[in-house]
Amino acid sequence: MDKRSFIKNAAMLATAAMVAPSVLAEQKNNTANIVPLEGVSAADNTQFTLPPLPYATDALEPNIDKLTMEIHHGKHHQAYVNKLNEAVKGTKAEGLSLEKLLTDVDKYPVAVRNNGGGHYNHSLFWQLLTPTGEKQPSTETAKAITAAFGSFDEFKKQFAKAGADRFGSGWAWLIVNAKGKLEVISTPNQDNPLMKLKGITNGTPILALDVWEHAYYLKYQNKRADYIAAFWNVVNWAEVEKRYLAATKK
Ligand code: MN3
Repeated sequence: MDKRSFIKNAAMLATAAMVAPSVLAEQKNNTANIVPLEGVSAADNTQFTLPPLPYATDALEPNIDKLTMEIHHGKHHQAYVNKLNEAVKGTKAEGLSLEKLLTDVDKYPVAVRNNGGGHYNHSLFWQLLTPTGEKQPSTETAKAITAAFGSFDEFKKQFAKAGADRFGSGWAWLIVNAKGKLEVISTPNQDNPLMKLKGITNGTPILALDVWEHAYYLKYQNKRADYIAAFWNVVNWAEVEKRYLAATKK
């Protein structure tokens, strides 16, 4: 190490030592961990890819029908992936992780916001559904839901309302917010809680519900509330628990 590097490093160490441990602890507590999604990029990290569904397209019947799943995953989600790849190709956004792209989404063209959001939201959504799940949240999620909302029923009411009241297309979310607490929010279009944009409460999503008409129209037509009621039959609470623990891990 030359003399200049030595002085620079020594100065950095001195600065680090001056930051009180209590301040560092507080910063850590005020940030929910971003939990990365797996299988959304190619192995070489250059192309985003459509992750396979973790169950058959008819597995969620009668709650979510086969044809809806085929079109939703195979056509809509695939289109987000294709358009996202087109949008980042040859730009400074190429090669970045999906989470990184979405966190700093205002630096990139709006196609990244719409299609990157679409790719992230659907990749997460498929994992949060299952034909064989429990009907109740798992241990730690259940405790956190009771602490934040008073009861599981009250949480379901608030989450369902967030989905029902979302005008036009969008999503309902259960997030771990910046204070490490659970919160229900909703976003328009393909926006999500990772995006640092005006009007979006940031956090780590642990449960998501797509309320675009393409998610339910074939079976439920205009009856979005019936689709939301059926959604509770196929929630993957084990996956929610996994994401809750990862988001709040110290
Ligand atoms: Mn959708």
